[in-house]
Amino acid sequence: MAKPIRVVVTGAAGQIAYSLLYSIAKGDVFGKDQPIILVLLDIPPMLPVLDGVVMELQDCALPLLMEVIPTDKVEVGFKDIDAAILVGSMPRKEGMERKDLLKANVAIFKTQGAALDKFAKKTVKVVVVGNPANTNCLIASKSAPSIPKENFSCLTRLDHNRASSQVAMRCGVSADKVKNVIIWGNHSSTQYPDVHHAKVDVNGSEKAAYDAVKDEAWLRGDFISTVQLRGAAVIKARKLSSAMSAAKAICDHVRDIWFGTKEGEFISMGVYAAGNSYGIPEDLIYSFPIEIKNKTWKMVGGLPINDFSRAKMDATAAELVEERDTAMDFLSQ
Ligand code: NAX
Repeated sequence: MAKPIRVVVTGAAGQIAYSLLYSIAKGDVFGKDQPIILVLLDIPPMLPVLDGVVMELQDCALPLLMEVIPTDKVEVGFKDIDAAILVGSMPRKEGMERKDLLKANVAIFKTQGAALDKFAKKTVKVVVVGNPANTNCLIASKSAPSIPKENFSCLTRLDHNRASSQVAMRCGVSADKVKNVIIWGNHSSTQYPDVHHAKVDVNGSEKAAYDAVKDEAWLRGDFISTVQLRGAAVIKARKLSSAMSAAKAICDHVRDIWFGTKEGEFISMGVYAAGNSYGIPEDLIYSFPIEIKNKTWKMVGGLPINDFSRAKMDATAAELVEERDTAMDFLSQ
């Protein structure tokens, strides 16, 4: 049997983690032959809840799960870690200003980035889910200078899956028949879900999404706003934010990092923008079309961008620049 890998999930007492941990522990993410030591990190008041999560994981009697370690200490949580899934963050409380929320999250991701730097393996793959995911990811990466920037990414796969599924439902095909949608930019309502390069397999024949959907007004209107505002629609209906679909998206994201994307297909994830990337300002975590091989991602370059897309890509970049600049002020305080 392979040597166990150490995987930490933060916010492990929360609702996304509750949907996520079982899939990880049973081998859906790192493979059916890969033993796992699961480290569950949350804040001190949640330790009793974590004990319950540990009991349930034990009661699943999963052969790959070697050990479960609950903790509220970053030095325990990030020790020798191979994969870090950072779900926990400060939620917006009533009356809280956006700036105050950002400030609280900068403090969390600065601490966790520094702990990754000090205690995790240098090969660790770090995925940030907790919002504002892009900027939290940037702060964690900046706080972990000894870990390559390329090892950090943030989750926009849920938005990607939402976009694929909307197109699939519109075309009357299953979700796996849609590929190469793109989420550009921020995991926020300014994100730009783009289907100009997407393909739909309709009865065995591959068509451009625009030709398969045959409704440009919908693709440029309601489709985009539905994906952008889907998180809010789920909260309104469920009185709780997306958890099952978020957990599924995290599994897709991390599995693709571990095992690579399919030939000829790309997915969306927030990665470090190093300049010369579709004219997006550098030093942001921005969601791009990505291919992955041998645990290394590559941006899919050279896709033609029309004026409609350009304006939307720039708008979401502008929001990220503003968020970054505010966060950097807090980081330097
Ligand atoms: P919950 O409130 O259910 O759980 C969050 C957990 O994080 C809590 O147990 C809390 O104690 C813990 N936590 C807070 N600060 C922590 C810290 N410093 N260290 C460790 N744990 C800490 O939220 P849940 O619904 O699970 O959502 C978690 C995060 O995911 C939120 O920030 C949410 O906005 C974000 N999302 C991001 C998505 C994305 O696509 N990037 C989609 C889903 C989700 O909305």
